Amino acid sequence: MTLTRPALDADPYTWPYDGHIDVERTALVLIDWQTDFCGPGGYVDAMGYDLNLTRAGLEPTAKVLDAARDAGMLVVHTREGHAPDLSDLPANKLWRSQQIGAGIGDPGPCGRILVRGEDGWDIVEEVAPIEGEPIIDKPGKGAFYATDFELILRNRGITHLIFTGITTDVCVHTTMREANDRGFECLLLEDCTGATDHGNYLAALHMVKMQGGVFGAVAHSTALLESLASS
Ligand code: C5J
Repeated sequence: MTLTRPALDADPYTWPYDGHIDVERTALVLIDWQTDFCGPGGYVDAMGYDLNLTRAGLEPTAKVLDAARDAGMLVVHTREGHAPDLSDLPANKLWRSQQIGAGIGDPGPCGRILVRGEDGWDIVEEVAPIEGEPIIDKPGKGAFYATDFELILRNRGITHLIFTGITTDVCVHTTMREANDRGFECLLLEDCTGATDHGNYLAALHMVKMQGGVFGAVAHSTALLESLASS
């Protein structure tokens, strides 16, 4: 199997900056595809947001996931959630969630909201992890904070990250910013992500592309699929 793939059409530059995709140095990252963020009865549903917006990227993400697995690319999943005793839950995050009527730790149709081990915290079946794929459990928005994400990536020699997931403006953006500051070359797949507000989704994509790609580049998943399919 060839280990390089051609660079792809992205905005505002052909991605990646260094000429081609090296499959062994690139990871596909799936951020927080949990029932709590895109399923009925979960956290986002309890807050009253439109699930169609956060679910929109699920189908294209499943296709990209298949292609990445076929290419032999590292796939990493993340989950946002808190310990059952809520010992890793900052008081202001608890307070804020209660203000909006979806208190973290409160019982709901999918178990306790945003608590590790509960049904709502599980990754949805369309993009469920398989044996050998690292899962990063994070208490915050960014996947680098209070986790071993960076250590796992460095140990595997990963230098390039391709992002999918939810929500675009919160956990995806925070993680992409953290990654960019650490020197990872980042790509966000625009049709494989969604926010609880469409304007925020558009703004989040726009922000990535400012200053010549201040946080990386943005592409449609078809561009990645074409690149992965060619040798
Ligand atoms: C939020 C996330 N929105 N996964 N989490 O609280 O984006």
